[in-house]
Amino acid sequence: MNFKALMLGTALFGAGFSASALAADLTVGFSQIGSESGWRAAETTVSKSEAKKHNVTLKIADAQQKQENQIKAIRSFIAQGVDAIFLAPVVATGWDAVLKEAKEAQIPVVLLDRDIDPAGKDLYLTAVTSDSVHEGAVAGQWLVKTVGTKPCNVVELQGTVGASVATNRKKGFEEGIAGHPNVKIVRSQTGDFTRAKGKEVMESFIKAEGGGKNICAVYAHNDDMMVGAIQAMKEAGLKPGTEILTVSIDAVPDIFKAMAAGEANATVELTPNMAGPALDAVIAYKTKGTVPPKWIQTESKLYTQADNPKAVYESKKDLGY
Ligand code: GZL
Repeated sequence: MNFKALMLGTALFGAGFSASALAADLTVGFSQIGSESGWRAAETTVSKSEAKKHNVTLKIADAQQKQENQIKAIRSFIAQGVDAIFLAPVVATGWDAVLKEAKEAQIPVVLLDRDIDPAGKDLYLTAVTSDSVHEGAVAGQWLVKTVGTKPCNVVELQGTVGASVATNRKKGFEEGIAGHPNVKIVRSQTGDFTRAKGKEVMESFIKAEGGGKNICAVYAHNDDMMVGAIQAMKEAGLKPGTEILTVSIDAVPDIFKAMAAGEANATVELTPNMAGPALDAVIAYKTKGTVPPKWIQTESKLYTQADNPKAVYESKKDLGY
């Protein structure tokens, strides 16, 4: 609890200073999952620029996708007496003990881009995430609309096992295709949100499905796994984007490059700027006592080949993905 910042904040606020000036001296510890995807790299880049904009000191700990490293980082932030903790939880369970320690230390925790199990609801201040069930549903509805009544066998590349977004994107996609028995998931396996694993799993799907001729579409829980899958399909002599439809999530630059080349069809956008709204909420909480809503939802937008993918690629390519 940085009392100095609070006293300074109250005094300055009375004198009509803006919230970002009041943030002077706030230190936030960010337990980041790692850099498994282009989207995650962009989230880290944007977090740094948002911290500068908000005049906040941001300490980022990269967990290399291991929960035990995230727990260690949170304990270190508590020991350092940071003013707030940001956590992108690699999986949804196993956080109770360490988040209780943060609560006892009166350090507010904000979840970024992924959730923890609802039982832990009182262990964090707010969660800045998309609606990942909706993302999956948008992907499923696009596929149903695109194939009509044609039979369509789908292979699914799931995100990290146990991650809230993987569970939700699977659930949402199944809701999106419900009521259309001609569209069915014939194989589903985790590619852990990485290009390499996405490629490897897609190679096994191609082998198992008659060299790929039985596959009508690929649904990947993120674009990075899809970029890997596209490589696997091309190496097998298949035509992703035409013979085999693709739909994934994140809207990273490389999926637009593939769309422009006719090798990918659709993606659901996820903003990498979770830190901006999180910093706004923490500053208001620390300087004015404003309690934010439990969920700060970010938008999801569908992009297809009809949305000028080359121009979208140009607009995104320098944003730190
Ligand atoms: C989703 C985020 C996911 C991205 C992946 O909010 O947690 O993690 O979709 C990343 O690219 O690995």
